[in-house]
Amino acid sequence: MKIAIAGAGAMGSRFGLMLHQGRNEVLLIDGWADHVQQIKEHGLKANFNGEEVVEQLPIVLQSEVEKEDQVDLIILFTKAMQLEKMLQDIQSLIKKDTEVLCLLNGIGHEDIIEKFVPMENIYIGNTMWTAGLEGPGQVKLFGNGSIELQNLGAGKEVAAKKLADKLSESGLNAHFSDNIHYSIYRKACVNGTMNGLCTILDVNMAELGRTSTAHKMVETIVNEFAKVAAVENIELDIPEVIAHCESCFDPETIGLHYPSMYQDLIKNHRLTEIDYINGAISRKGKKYDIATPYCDFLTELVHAKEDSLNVK
Ligand code: NAD
Ligand code: AOT
Repeated sequence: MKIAIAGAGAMGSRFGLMLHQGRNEVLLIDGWADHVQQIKEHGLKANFNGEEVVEQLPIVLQSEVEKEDQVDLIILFTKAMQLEKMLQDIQSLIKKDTEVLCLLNGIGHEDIIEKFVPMENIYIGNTMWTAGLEGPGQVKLFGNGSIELQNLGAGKEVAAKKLADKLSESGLNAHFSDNIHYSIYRKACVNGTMNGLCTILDVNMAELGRTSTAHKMVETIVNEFAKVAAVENIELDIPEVIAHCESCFDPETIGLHYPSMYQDLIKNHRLTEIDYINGAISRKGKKYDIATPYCDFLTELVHAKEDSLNVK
């Protein structure tokens, strides 16, 4: 299968590498010139479960995508605030039958994707894989993960299941979900609890879990997400979702991961996705007349931290 990864940072590189090793023809597309240059000259370097690997993966700047380029599938892996610009830049790659899969964190990306891709070709989901970008052309990958995805287009369930099987052939452990909006809210609860709190407290998830107030903060934030989701007819199983979030504290599995928001703001002084996670809940809360004080405050804290670090 010919697969383009649109946004080849930490996660895009992981997926590109695993799909390449699974014998797919992969094209990386990215907008960060230094990163693209490094991979063009030296290949993609990865510390992959403790082993140093280098793979020669084709990569182009998004401005270099050509009309003649043709792929079966585009996997979107930009940061949320880069998504619309990426879709604009790669419009010529999106043909009548090109399937597009979005696995970004956050809520509501389909509203943007629908402007560029016919509904019947859109698949949305979320992933429990992680990745870290160490520098241009260099990623660190450890642990296991999974993917849940579903078709947005009516009658495309079989295609969605086939897509999940195809990704699983490369070890990505993908599953079809018949209720992807529930799954997306459930994963957004993980990010709504782990990402902002680890960023503000300057800790990884295991260290967050060892604080005396972690449980109360997780419980309160999940309850705010659940109240908002309920207005959209998504009834989160609150105790299960809290347990799912708190499973991230385990240092033997994923607890040593610093969430991508931490990597963005604290490590690399880049803007965060807070407006698409806790900020999205705050906005929806205002619209639905639901109080979301922890999400409001966490969003303000993260923006204040962006300001104090002079991040633009
Ligand atoms: P990323 O920031 O590593 O990559 C996104 C884009 O930003 C890429 O185009 C990348 O080249 C560019 N970029 C990265 N560092 C840069 C720098 N210093 N200067 C200029 N450009 C830079 O993003 P990611 O972590 O791969 O996340 C992609 C999506 O996946 C997000 O929605 C994220 O929330 C989600 N996600 C991330 C993880 C994770 O562990 N990283 C896990 C699950 C989901
Ligand atoms: C994560 N991390 O989603 C992934 O870093 O943004 C992120 C992210 C899977 C399980 C727990 C956290």
